[in-house]
Amino acid sequence: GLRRIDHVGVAVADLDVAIEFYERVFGMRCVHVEENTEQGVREAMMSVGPDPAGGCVQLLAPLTPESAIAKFLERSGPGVQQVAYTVDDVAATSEELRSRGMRLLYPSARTGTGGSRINFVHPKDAGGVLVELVEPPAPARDER
Ligand code: CMX
Repeated sequence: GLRRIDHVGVAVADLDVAIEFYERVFGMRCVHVEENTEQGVREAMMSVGPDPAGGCVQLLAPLTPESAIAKFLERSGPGVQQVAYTVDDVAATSEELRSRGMRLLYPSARTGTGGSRINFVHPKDAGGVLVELVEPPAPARDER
């Protein structure tokens, strides 16, 4: 099942501009930047407050015009694109949600931030919210 909120994902047009904005206005700290070509994103994890348990906002900028984030920006403009939950076992949770009638986007998990394993529930099945499931990479599991 779901353990906690992993991050809230926000689609932005320009990652560097957004990082600067979140630092200056909200006092958040950029703790990780990564490019994920499979997902077509350049992304930044912004830590809320000094306590790691304060949670994260993930800024997502498109790498290509065909990417999910580019499509989202075109249709909806910048804003909240996804809510992500930490899970222990993405395959098991995906199966559980499938058995409750949810469409999972991938037949099996793909690679997400920092080597995590991820899958998504289609937003049309989840009340208009794109739900991401995140299984942290094994060594970091207990710290997240
Ligand atoms: N949140 C809420 N609703 C969304 C949405 C989102 N992020 N993205 C699309 N929708 C809605 C659209 O508004 C549209 O609604 P209407 O039919 O009422 O107009 C409907 O879903 C479209 O659905 P679709 O045609 O099946 O799908 P799209 O081509 O728009 O793609 C989605 C949507 C979720 C399948 C696609 O964005 C996707 O594959 N996402 C998963 C991957 C991803 O988001 N990667 C980026 C983040 C990477 C990371 O977190 O690591």
